Amino acid sequence: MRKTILLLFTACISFMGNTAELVMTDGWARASIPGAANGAAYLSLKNTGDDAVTLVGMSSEVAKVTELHTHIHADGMMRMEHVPSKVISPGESLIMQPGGYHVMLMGLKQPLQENGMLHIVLDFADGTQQTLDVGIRKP
Ligand SMILES: [Cu+2]
Repeated sequence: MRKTILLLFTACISFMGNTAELVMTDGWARASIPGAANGAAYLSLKNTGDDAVTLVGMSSEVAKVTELHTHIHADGMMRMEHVPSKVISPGESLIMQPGGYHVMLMGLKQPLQENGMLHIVLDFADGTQQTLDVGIRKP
């Protein structure tokens, strides 16, 4: 069972022309509550290659705007902030989880249905793209 889950949530990204390689683990999107305008997805990307990778954008067919966000604490308040680009160094991981980095889906065109799949396209600084599929579930 554990192996099956690992297979489901693991994807390898290969880049043409260099040795960078990102491995996704623990990807999931939060199932929408009725009427929700926004959604969020969480996944971890580990750079198993030899070169740094720079994530510069993302998109999803289900939302008008898809962005990498983080949460910051300022003046005793926690708020979300857009992260326009994020370098993932060799051996390091970009870990997304509730309360931290997340894929922000703004202006949902349709609800995120439990047990469905969400496709997220990542854009990298070298012009390459990769589509990731994450399962939709309740937190
Ligand atoms: Cu956000």
